[in-house]
Amino acid sequence: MEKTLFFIKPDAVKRNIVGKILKIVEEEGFKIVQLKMLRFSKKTASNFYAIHKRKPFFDDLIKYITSSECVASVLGKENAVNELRKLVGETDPLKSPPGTIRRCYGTDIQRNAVHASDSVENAKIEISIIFGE
Ligand code: FUP
Repeated sequence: MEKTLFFIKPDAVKRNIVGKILKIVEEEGFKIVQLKMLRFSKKTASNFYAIHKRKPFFDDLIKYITSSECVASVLGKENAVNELRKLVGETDPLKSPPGTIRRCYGTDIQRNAVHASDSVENAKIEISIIFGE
């Protein structure tokens, strides 16, 4: 079973929609393999988003993602990485197709409710950063 890293970002945790979002992924056939609440340290967040280090939004992104608790999970399903990206939608909630998690629950391009790994290779790296394996 393929695995991917999924986490619910501070905006969604603050709005009390963790249960709603986990219900959606479970109903779409994803298995919750691991689950935890965490507050990103600046160091872990910078490592996690290292690819964006030189982007103009990087500092704001780190400030936001470390601002309060996230709920992280490892989700398993056949073709999990691509299937979850489809369910999550585009980075910008407004550009996401109707019915996607970001379209339904995202606020803007930064506060877009959730993260989902974009490749099998990155899923492995991200799972190891957050769940240490
Ligand atoms: P995604 O794979 O859809 O999560 O998007 P990216 O890897 O391109 O971006 C990672 C995070 O950076 C986004 F979830 C939100 C943030 N971001 C911004 O704040 N502004 C931007 O213009 C692009 C991304």
